[in-house]
Amino acid sequence: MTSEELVAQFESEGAIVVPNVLARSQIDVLKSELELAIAEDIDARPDVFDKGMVHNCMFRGKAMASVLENQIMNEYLARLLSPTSIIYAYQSSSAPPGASNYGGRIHVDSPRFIRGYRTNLGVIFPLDDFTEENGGTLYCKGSHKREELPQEEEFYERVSVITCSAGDMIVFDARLAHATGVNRTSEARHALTINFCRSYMRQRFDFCRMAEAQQEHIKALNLDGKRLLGMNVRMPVSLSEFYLPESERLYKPGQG
Ligand SMILES: O=C(O)CCC(=O)C(=O)O
Repeated sequence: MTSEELVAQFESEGAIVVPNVLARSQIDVLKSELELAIAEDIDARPDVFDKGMVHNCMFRGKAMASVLENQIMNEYLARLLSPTSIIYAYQSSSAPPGASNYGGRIHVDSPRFIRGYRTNLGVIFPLDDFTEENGGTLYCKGSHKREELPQEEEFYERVSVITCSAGDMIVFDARLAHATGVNRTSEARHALTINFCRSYMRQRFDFCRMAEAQQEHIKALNLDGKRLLGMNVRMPVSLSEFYLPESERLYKPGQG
């Protein structure tokens, strides 16, 4: 499919798979960073409601941060949301053997419905092939155009399953009703999932403040990576910061 056809499919169905966005060598590193982060989090907070989900993945590994620089992803973001988009949340979605996960309930990733206007866009990077057996993403085609969520009966009657390869990129409208499928295999099914929003919206965490205490790889992110963290729309905390010269301004002009 051409990118024009993919965009048309996205608008009508609410989700598309863009093939071969991550390299095989990248996937292996991403998976080991993610598995380490999952183990650390389960050790530190064994009883949380979303156990197994890693939050703020860009701060948990260099490869997971470098995903933000991906050119194909940034092109789709510019086209389907905005060239000044920022991250709302960057987390993982792993379906352990024999189960689903916190994303297994039917849900949307944005509580706002504004007809004809998108506030959030979702991207999933499967780190394992998504199959019907290991829990591909379930969704209800076209549901992003509706204000009310389909009830369970309708959802499962009309359900489609996204199956694709590790390294592909799933892009979906954050108003699409979807759910993580059940993993009926004996191996974990890993994925990274990023929710992007418009530049004037608030992020789930204060990523820019968090980034101050971060490793060199965060400081070394390219312009796309820094923008996605929210570095172009920071608020001054004093008049001295407000009157900084243009090149050092915290809230950059032209951010939409
Ligand atoms: O892992 C999946 O299949 C779905 C992830 C999900 O529900 C989400 O990103 O909101």
